[in-house]
Amino acid sequence: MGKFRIGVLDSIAPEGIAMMQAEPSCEFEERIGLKGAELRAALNEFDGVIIRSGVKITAESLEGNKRLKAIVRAGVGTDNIDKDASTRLGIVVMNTPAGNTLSTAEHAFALMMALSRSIAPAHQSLVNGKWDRKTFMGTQLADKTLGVIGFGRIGREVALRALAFDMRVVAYDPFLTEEQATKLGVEYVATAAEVLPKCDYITVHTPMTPETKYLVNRNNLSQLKPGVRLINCARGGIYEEAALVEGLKSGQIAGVALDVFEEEPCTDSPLFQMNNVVCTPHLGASTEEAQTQVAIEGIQLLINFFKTGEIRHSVNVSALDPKTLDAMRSHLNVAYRLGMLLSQWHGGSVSKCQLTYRGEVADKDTKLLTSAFCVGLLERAISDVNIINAEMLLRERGIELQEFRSRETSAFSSSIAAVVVGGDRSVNASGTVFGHNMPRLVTLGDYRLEAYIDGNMLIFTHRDVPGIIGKVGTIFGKHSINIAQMSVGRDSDHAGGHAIGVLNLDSQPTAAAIKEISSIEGIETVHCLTLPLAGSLPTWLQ
Ligand code: 9EZ
Repeated sequence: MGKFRIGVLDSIAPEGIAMMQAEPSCEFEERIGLKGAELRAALNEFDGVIIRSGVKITAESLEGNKRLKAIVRAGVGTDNIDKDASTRLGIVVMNTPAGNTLSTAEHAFALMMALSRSIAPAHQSLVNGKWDRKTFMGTQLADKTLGVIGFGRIGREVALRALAFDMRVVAYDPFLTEEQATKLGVEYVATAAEVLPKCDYITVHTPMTPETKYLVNRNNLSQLKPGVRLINCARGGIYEEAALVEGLKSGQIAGVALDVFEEEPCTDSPLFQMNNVVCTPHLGASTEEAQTQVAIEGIQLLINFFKTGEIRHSVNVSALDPKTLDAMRSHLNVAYRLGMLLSQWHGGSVSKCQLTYRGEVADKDTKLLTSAFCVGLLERAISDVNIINAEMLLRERGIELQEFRSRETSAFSSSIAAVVVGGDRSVNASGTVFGHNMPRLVTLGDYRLEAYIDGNMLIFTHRDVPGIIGKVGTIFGKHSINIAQMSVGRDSDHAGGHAIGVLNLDSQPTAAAIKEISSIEGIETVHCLTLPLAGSLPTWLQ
């Protein structure tokens, strides 16, 4: 296999570059500061790119891209990447949420201390020639209460440091339990609202979500403890800036420290004219150590993705670790082949799909299996479908997708059943894995059978009467088309009803052969399908 080619589109720490030099399967090129047509051309020359906040990966810059598979942001914020456009093109977007942790926590702490002792205005006063020791009376952190809203990696590091300063810590996070909080030596509260009246200082460490946008706003300002000091090193807009101005004016708020703003860059704000405000231009991650760490983590994400298929820290698709991928590969293959089979057997335009996972496979990542099914379903109709974009492309076409899971096993330890509906036609099939890695079709329509799901397949429904199978064999013999496998299933336990035949042929049946088969007395429908050969996997499954 050829080397994967990485584009470095914003400058990253040399430690990241060194990792690519040391990786034999990786080649890379630094192309810093591209935009417009140059950027678009460059994006088509790489399998993966690593960026920071400089380059803007827009839908236009990705238009027509056939090569790019992964975008890594060395750092956290991905506002400079069009994630919808990336997903549509089957490109994974990943970030490095861990690398900035300590630097951001330390910056929040630096701002909290700067606020408490008026470091910025006191310095300004002194260098302006004044020796003013009256204006800048401060407050001590010890014995004060710090509220930490958002208690993930960064929030916890801030809390640890606050505890070392003899502060009390109150924490809220939707994923925090009382038990964890106790273990970490902090007070648990069940809602963000409960933090507001309890705290002398509040620092936020959350993503920007509908729940966290304007978490402190004009309407709940009065619930804050009078004299509170607020710090935000997370996302601009978690505190409503207009409410901060109002709160500072009324005295409800004693101080505000911001590293992030509703609109960035922010070079003018009413807050900049006010006392007891200290601001920095989004410097939370701006340390040598954080930049080194995000470069290392970012390059590792790319190397792992291209060498093992691992998806970690993705902001547009679900995670996929190499062990899971290995354990699921044969089921993914079955789901993909079922999609291909049903799209061809249905033959028309599809409006709805239903997937049911039974047995052990129900405990696996069924969303991923459904994506694999969607790839198979769409592959012949749409170019460049892969496991990243399939579900999105399907839903964009208005196709309804339903997923059901049942731990109860049927005849097999695992099975995947699919129904494809469109127009007035509904087709269904189910598959399983025999042994370690042998995909098998086990139902087709109402019929039970055991057939391969590969190569040239001929499916014919017929009246369940003697002689039909013989005639089919004779006709293929006459046309020199070798039958590799054959499976017959019936809709009841006795002859006389309807039955289905599935043939695996060594070559594609000719139109003339199919016509002769169709005209056999008792044969009702004939469908000819093409599936990948046994053992062959789509590139995204290899
Ligand atoms: C929401 C959150 C934290 C929060 C934390 C995470 C998705 N999400 N949301 C409201 N990881 C505090 C208040």
